Amino acid sequence: MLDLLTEKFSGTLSKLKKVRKLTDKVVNNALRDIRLALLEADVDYDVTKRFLKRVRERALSSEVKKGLDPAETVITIVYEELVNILGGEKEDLKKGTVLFVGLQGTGKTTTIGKIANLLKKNGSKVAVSSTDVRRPAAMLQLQRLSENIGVPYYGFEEGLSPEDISRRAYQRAREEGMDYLLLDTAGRLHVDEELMEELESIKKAVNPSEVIYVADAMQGQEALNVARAFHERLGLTGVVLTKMDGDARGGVALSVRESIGVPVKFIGVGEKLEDIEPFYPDRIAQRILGLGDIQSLVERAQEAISEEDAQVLSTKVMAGDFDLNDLREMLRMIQNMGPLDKLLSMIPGVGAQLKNVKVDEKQFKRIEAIINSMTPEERSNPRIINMSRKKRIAAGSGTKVSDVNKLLKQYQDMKKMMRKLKGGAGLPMPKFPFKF
Ligand SMILES: Nc1nc2c(ncn2[C@@H]2O[C@H](COP(=O)(O)OP(=O)(O)O)[C@@H](O)[C@H]2O)c(=O)[nH]1
Ligand SMILES: [Mg+2]
Repeated sequence: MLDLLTEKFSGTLSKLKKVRKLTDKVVNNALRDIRLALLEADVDYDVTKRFLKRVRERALSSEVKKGLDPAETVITIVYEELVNILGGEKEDLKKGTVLFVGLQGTGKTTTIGKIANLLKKNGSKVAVSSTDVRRPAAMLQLQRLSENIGVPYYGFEEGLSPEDISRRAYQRAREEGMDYLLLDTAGRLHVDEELMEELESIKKAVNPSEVIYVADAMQGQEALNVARAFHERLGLTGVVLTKMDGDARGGVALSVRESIGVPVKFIGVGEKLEDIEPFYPDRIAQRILGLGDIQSLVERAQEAISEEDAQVLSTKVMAGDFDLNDLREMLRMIQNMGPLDKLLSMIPGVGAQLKNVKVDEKQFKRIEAIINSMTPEERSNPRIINMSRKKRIAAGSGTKVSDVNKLLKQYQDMKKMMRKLKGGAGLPMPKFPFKF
């Protein structure tokens, strides 16, 4: 997701690092690179044009910030303008009835499940219901999802119109004191009049707090054209972009806000219930510029780890005095956080390097097995691990002495690296230390 842009932007920005003064020529060259990157990533043509115009004006104006070199100035401007076209502030879902609309197969039903799950986790009372009367299988799909998540599914007798269903579901949600009613709707392969009228009638019946358009990011610019048609008839209040996991270009994500005037609220990044992220314009911009997505990383880490444990560990790590017990603990935490390659790509400096690296979770298990085969004394004082101990550890963990050596070396490297970081060298991460 967005990998292409990240790669191109880091190329452009690193060229700028060699520049001493922001002349017309320098700015124009940088902008030409950025323009190509945006168009290649399938960003809307007009959006690209407006974006570049603003960056150019600011880069050449007297606004150049004191204390920043030319590269930093341009990066700051590009970053701020990226946040701007992505929509500025993150926008939450307003309480009430939320109508999900879009073409067939874009991921409406799946997204409702994901969002119901998120809202429930955050302590809201959520119910779901489906008006997709033409496809009983679609209703069943939502009912199953709701059972998995543990939120009520409002089903009614057969033969009711979508309008009647939505009215009744709305009544029931009110009676039961729900914070949110998520309403699924039918889709079509193409925009058609009958569908639009059906959706309009539902909208009238329930007066929704949000009308969310669900778009398949892989459909590129076409998704925007369809969104516009829906917006004209229904007045969209937000967009969910699904299948961002399959779209390395990400152009639609950058174009929606500026070209339709409606904010992206969530992105879908996989088929599973957890595969959804709130859309934070600032973090996405950081990701695009390869600055890493520290905040998302921290938040995901916090979900899996108790904060206290993390605190203790990070203090030890930063002080450079962590032992192999701590290392094992860290590996466990990392494994609890979710798919590793997704997570690693959020670490500054790792994203672009990671492009062709598949993180092998088995390696983590192997490292853990090696550490498990050590005595408590060896774990807290790895220096005592001599050749005969190495042989014993390797045999015990079903690995080779060379694997034990590699692990010990990486542990030492990591300690060194942490000391350096602590010494004020700051971020730029060296390569991720646990790769066999
Ligand atoms: N890879 C990926 N697949 C998704 C995502 N969201 C939905 N899907 C898949 O897209 C297909 C259609 O989803 P569905 O929710 O039934 O679409 P609907 O017709 O709009 O309700 C299903 O196979 C989903 O698993 C996503 O974010 N990433
Ligand atoms: Mg559906």
